[in-house]
Amino acid sequence: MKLILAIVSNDDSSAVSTALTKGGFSVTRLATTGGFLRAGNTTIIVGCEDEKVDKAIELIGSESKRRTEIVPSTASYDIGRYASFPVEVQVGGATIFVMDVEQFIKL
Ligand code: 2BA
Repeated sequence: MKLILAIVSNDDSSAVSTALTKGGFSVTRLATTGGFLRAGNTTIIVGCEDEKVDKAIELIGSESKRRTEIVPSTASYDIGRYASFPVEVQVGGATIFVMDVEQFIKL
């Protein structure tokens, strides 16, 4: 058995969790904070049989792949006016750890 820890952005966590649950995986979500940016992210815990790890990673990736999005941004001018223009930002991505499980106990 393996334990998967997947750190994803808060924006993707719900879709990742839904995809895993629909795929028959048991999922736990933890609210976590990145040490570098100190921004909130979500750590998803999945315990599963060895042969199902690839499927879980595929589902996580399908809902959290790093991608570019266009978002509106504003710039202010000294004359008190603001202009809105689109900028490209990188969103999503997942950091995944897969570990061996020595024991799995439910009491
Ligand atoms: P990512 O490498 O995609 O990491 C996203 C988040 O995943 C991290 O958030 C952290 O919560 C977790 N994570 C990544 N690698 C990990 C590991 N080896 N062990 C434990 N947790 C891990 P943040 O720490 O806030 O980092 C956000 C982004 O800032 C990172 O994106 C990376 O692009 C950059 N970054 C992180 N540490 C850096 C450093 N020391 N120097 C330069 N850039 C860094």
